[in-house]
Amino acid sequence: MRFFVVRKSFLIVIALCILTGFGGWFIVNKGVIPTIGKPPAEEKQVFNMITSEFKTKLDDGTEIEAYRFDPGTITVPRGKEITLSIFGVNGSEHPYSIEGTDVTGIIKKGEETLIDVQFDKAGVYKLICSTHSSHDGHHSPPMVAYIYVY
Ligand SMILES: [Cu+2]
Repeated sequence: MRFFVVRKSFLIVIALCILTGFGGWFIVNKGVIPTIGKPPAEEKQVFNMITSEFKTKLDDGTEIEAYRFDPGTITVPRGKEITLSIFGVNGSEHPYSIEGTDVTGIIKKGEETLIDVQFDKAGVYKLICSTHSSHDGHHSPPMVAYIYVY
């Protein structure tokens, strides 16, 4: 029979290695530490927006207002079906279209409008409200959101 002579300090080092290794595995696997840079799950991505309004009075008492999509810019991946969820908060109705596509519809106050869309070409697409798209003085800036497809 052969005996190995092992130093106590060596055993302690081995034990620590096993314990910390397992501890690290446990912490990561149980989600104690969130993993960073993990791609989102393969479910369809939803982009939430609202219709909002800014209103103010000029010194002469004239009221000015601007409607907008909020957020005004979103970035979406090319070639993937995504959903735009637009909740109508301000303004009773917003007839919309997405430039360069055949997507049209109406966003109504108090309702969520779901738009399933897929962009196959990279570029900047405008989501435009046709009611609030003019520079007619009353609704000064156009109601537009920019969809960056990369
Ligand atoms: Cu509008």
